[in-house]
Order: sequence, then C-alpha cells, then structure tokens
Amino acid sequence: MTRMLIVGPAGSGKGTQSTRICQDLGIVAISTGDIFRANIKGGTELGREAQQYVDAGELVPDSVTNRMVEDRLSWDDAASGFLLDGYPRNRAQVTALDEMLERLDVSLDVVLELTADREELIQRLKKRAEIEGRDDDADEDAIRRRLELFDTETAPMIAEYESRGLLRRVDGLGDIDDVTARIMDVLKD
Ligand code: B4P
Repeated sequence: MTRMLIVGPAGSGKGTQSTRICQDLGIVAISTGDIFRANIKGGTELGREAQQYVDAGELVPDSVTNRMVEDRLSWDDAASGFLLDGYPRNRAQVTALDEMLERLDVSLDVVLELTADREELIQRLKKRAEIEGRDDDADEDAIRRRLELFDTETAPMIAEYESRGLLRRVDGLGDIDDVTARIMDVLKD
C-alpha cells in the first residue's frame, strides 16, 4: 500500500503521471484541481466558491481546500492507499495534512517532485489551452500567477518534505513514457 504526494509546477505533468502511477500501484488519485473543476462545471456551492480563484490562477482559500481533502480522504477507496495531486501547496496545507493523517493514524511513504524548466511549462500549458480549453490555461496572467505561486508558496513547502527525508525528485522533461519509467524506477527503490 502506498500513500504519496506528487508536487511540481503547473504543466510539469502531475495529472498526466498521476493517472499512470495509480494504475500501476492500484491506488486512488485525488487531484484537488480536478475536484474544483468538476464542481465548477456542476455549478455546486464549492464550485461557486472556487471559480474566481481557479480562473485567476490563485490558490483557493485553505479553509475550503483542507475541508474538501479531509472529506475525500475519508472515503473507503482511500483506505488502501492514495496519491494526492496538487495538495498540499503551501505550509498551512502541510500542517493541515499532517493533522488529517494523524487522525487517520497513517503516514506518507514518499513525496515525488516533478521538475521542468519554465519555457517548457508555458509551452505545455498553451498547447493544453488549445486542446482542452481550460480557462486558467488560456489566460497568460493566470499561467504566470500559478508559476509565481509555485515559487513563493509551494517550493518552500517542498523543502519541508525534503528535510523529513521523504522527497524524491524526477526530471519531468522528455517523452511522457520516459518520465513514467523514471518515476517507476524511483518508486520501486
Ligand atoms: P491543478 O489542477 O493542480 O493544475 P496544474 O498545476 O496546471 O497541473 P495539472 O496536473 O493539471 O497539469 P499537468 O502538469 O499534469 O490546479 C489548478 C488550479 O486549482 C490552481 O491554479 C488553484 O486555483 C486550484 N488548486 C488546486 N489545488 C489547490 C490547492 N491545494 N490549494 C489551493 N488551490 C488549489 O499537465 C500539463 C500539460 O502538460 C498537459 O496538457 C499534459 O498533456 C502536458 N504534459 C505532461 N507531461 C508532458 C511531457 N512529458 N511532455 C509534453 N507534455 C506533457
């Protein structure tokens, strides 16, 4: 059973690789971004709360995000392992996750960081905007803001997991299959 996080800037391949990792390990992928987008599409109260932040590339307030993750982690399918994609994204969320895991009496096995250079990230997101039409990919200011928030909020949080000895870094550049192979090598270690 594996309990893990995948972290990295927008466009680094988190969502893409999560699906593959979870198929291989037989665990559930929980993407905060996907949950927000599904709720925005469905017009739920959570969606209405999150939309302005997601569209602008801002983080949805911690109070909303933490509550949503705690609820999702309590579902039966997460009892046999999970991969959290896009959460936590700042130090306050790390603290909240620590408390949730303590209440569940479980701990993380590994935190996987995907790296890629800024130019490549922007090109990938622009390409996805053409294919999928996500509002936050179509707006250059929102893309810039997401990348900026990664540097200021998320990178310091990753250092926390590094100091706990949980972090494994994988180069996210190159063919998608090659990146998956690199990840699986690291996870099997
Ligand atoms: P996310 O859904 O997490 O969006 P993302 O950072 O862009 O990553 P995503 O997983 O979608 O993309 P990927 O890198 O796989 O967040 C969206 C928004 O939700 C945030 O801005 C925020 O508002 C909100 N949110 C989410 N979590 C939150 C939290 N914890 N707290 C507060 N707010 C939160 O892929 C990008 C593209 O690259 C894809 O098109 C893919 O095909 C392509 N790609 C992937 N790997 C590639 C490769 N090796 N080569 C070429 N292309 C590749």
